[in-house]
Amino acid sequence: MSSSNTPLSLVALISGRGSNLGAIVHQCQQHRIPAQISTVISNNPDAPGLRIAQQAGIATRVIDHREYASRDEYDLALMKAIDETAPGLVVMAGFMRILSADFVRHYAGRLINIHPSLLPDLRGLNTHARALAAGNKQHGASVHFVTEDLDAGPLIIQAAVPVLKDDTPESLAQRVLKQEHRIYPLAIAWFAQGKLQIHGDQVLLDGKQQPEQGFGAAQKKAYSPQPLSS
Ligand code: NHR
Ligand code: GAR
Repeated sequence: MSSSNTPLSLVALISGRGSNLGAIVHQCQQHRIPAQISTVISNNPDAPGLRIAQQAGIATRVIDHREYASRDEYDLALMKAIDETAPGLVVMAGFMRILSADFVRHYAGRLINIHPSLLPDLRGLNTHARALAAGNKQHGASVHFVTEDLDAGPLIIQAAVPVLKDDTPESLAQRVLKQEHRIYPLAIAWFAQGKLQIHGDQVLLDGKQQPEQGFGAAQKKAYSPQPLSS
């Protein structure tokens, strides 16, 4: 939570393209999110997202997992780099490394991720191909607080898209990605405005349960509030 006049300081973790990062940077620049990204950290030295950060004048660091003997050592180095900037929120934007329990506990309540499925459906990787293989009629994306349990932390916001007859994993991914670029900045804005609270595994927005979350069984309804606009 940030006080009223200090913008929230963010660290973003990426591994690749960085389109979600770009959407967040844009909304911060437009002052639609009362926050600023202090540093972007990538585990992948070749991540195209690093250039997006540099072009926006944001500091970047590469902490390459291949240079560490174990996951624990990697996570410690990552934690040290993050804590040097004392962020109010750590945003995983296509970060592809599983994080240790100690890491996740250290950032409890201030570490969030966007996952390309309607959680709790399709945890893990390759969600678009798996949605097609399962014959799902709907697919989507979820923003959640990160806990030890992979892709199972409290949900903040979800958006659904239809699966179309001729979809390929790529065409479906593109439809989902558009929604990601809408809901991730919105979730970060809510956090930065102090509107989110975690109660057990339930997230409250302005003190109210998020009734639209917890798709699961039927996934009938998409939660699609107004965008921050573009
Ligand atoms: N860590 C914890 N503890 N909890 C979560 O909920 C996490 C997490 C780390 C990453 C993102 C997640 C996703 O949104 C995420 C959530 C990577 C993998 C994975 O298997 C799985 C899930 C997610 C991200 N990574 C492989 C690994 O061995 C590496 C794959 C690769 O490098 O391409 O770490 O989907
Ligand atoms: C996004 O679709 C994001 O949801 C997904 O990777 C893509 C990153 O794109 N994340 C994961 O699969 C996490 N395991 P981007 O780099 O263009 O934001």
